[in-house]
Amino acid sequence: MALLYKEGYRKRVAYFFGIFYKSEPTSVVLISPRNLSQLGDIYENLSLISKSAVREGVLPYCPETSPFIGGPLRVVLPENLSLEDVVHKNPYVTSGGRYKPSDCESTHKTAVIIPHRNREQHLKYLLYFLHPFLQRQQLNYGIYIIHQAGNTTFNRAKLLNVGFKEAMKDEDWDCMFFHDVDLIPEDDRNLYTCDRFPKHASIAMDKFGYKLPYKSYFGGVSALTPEHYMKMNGFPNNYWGWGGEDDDIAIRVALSGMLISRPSVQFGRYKMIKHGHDKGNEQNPRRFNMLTKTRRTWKQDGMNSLQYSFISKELLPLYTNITVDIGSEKGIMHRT
Ligand code: BGN
Repeated sequence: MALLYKEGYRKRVAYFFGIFYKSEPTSVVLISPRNLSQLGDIYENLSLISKSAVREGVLPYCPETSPFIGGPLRVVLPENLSLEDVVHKNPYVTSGGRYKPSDCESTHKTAVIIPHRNREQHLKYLLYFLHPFLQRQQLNYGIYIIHQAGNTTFNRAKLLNVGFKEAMKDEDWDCMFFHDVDLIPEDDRNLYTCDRFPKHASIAMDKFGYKLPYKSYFGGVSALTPEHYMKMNGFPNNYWGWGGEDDDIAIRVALSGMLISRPSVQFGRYKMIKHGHDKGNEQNPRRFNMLTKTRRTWKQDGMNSLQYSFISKELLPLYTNITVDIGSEKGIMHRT
């Protein structure tokens, strides 16, 4: 019975896409792999990484593969952790959650965009793991939290559009990672850099038994260059509430003539921090209907139609906090 249900569900999802993707595996050469039974501590030798000889003048480029990548990580949430603790553990992160290696010029500039509302605990844990994870990869990076003000229904994809726009005002980022707040990467060979095509990074989540729930799944963590992003007119603005927006994004990737790239299943592993149901993010009953129309709507709805009111931007020690009013489903419907 359960199997039949699963099969029916798969067919239903497949119906909405009608598109199947080939994936481009990312290849990473690992310098000193641990074996799978040795899960590394994300903070192990971190001070050595960041301290290593601050060089003056023109820096050489960082090596193609960072020597500090260690492979599988132990992801256990520390008890009684405070944001202050995370700040102290990351002394080389500068205001606004920025970092670049001190002894070499990184060849990658990655912005991590995290949509957020009422998930302070998750954010704290994600920052605890993500900062050292990105430093191990010798990236020049910045972390942005896009906070939805007010109590209107949550809109993940619209917040990601806002994040893209605001982050690009700061810096010429060459890669944007769109990241759910409750997903913690479990292997630092999962590179937070962009590929030739839009990348879906969270392909093996614990909650789905470390495999894709369905073939075109694009939720959780994805990475696009600004060129990819603009080519598909960004993400949809009108998915209010839970579900469907990631499927719409996957369809837009295909409609704009691109494929989906994925890391290997050993590297793209994530632990989801357990949580109850979010108030203000109820399932969107319109998502099934909306997904049948993406082909007609993607060119009109996206970056070219994005509207929001900017409220504030704070450069905090671990991240740049951008607060915006993105309106509501009603507001948008009245307007159009
Ligand atoms: C799917 C949701 C995704 C969600 C995944 C994993 C829909 C549209 C139905 C065709 N899609 O079912 O948004 O990320 O589950 O939870 O609901």
